[in-house]
Amino acid sequence: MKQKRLVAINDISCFGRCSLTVASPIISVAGIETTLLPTALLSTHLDCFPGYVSYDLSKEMIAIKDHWKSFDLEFDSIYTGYLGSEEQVAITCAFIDEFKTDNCIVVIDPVLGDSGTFYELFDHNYAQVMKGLVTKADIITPNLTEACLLLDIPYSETFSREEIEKIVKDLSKFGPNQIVLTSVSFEKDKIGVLAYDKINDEIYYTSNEKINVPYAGTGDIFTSTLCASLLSNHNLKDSIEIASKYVFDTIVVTNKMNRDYRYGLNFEYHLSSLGTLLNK
Ligand code: PXL
Repeated sequence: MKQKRLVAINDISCFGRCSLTVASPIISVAGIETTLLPTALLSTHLDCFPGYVSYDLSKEMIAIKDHWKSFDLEFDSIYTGYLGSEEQVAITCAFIDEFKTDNCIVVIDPVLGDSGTFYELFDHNYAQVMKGLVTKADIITPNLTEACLLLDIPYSETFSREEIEKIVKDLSKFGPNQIVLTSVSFEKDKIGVLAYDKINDEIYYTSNEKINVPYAGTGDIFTSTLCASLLSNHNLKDSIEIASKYVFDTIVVTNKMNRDYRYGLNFEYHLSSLGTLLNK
C-alpha cells in the first residue's frame, strides 16, 4: 500500500478557519499525508479583524524548500492557495519547477478576489504574476471573479451558460487540463461549479441552493476537498459534487449556530463523514 503525499502552500491564519487550518485536516481525513509550506503567519484572516498581525515567511519558505530538496522529498500533489506577494508567487513557481515530477498533480487556487473585486493587497500587477503560476497547473480552481481577472474581461453576475463555457475553455489555454470554476450561477436561487476537462473535452456542472454568506475560507474548504477527492481516485465529475456538497452542508450547519461570520465555517461537523466517503 502506498500512501500519497501532498504539500499545501498557503498561509496560517491562526484564527478564522481558512488556508492551512482547513486544508490540513480535510486532506488528512482522506488518508493523504499532508506536508505544509506556510507562506505567512497571521493572527486572523484579513476579513474584518482590524489590527491583525502578519509575519511574512518568504525567506523561511526558501530555506524549507532547499532543505526538502537536500533529501529528495517527493510529492504526489502540490496545492497552492493564498500567496501574500509577487515574491511568494515567484518562490512557489520555483518550488513547482524543482518538485514537480511526471505523476505529481499541481492544483492552483489562483486567489485574487471575489464578488468582482480584488482582495485587500492584490491588484492588476499581482494578477499578471498569478497568470505565470497558472501556466504551471494541472488543475485550477478560480471563482468567477478570479477567472475574469485572469482573462482580463469584465466581471458579470449574469454570464450565460455559453459565455461560462467559453471562459473555462479560454482559461485552459493557459495550460491546465482541468478548470474548476466556482461561484457560477445560472438560476436565481442556485450557485454551482462548472468544470472543464480539456483532455476529454467534457463539461460537468453541479449546483446547490444559494445561501448568501461571506465566510472567509469557503474556497479553501472547497479546493482542499477537491484535492482530497481527486487524490483518493474519484473522477473530476464526482469530485466537484463531493466538494460542493461538503461546502453546502458545512454552510447549513454553521448558519444554524448563529455565530459571528468571521469565525469561519464549522467544517469540523461533517469532517468524519467526509473521511468515510472519500476512503470508500
Ligand atoms: O482564502 C481565504 C483567505 C486566506 N488567507 C487569508 C485571508 C483569506 C480570506 O480572507 O484573508 C490571509
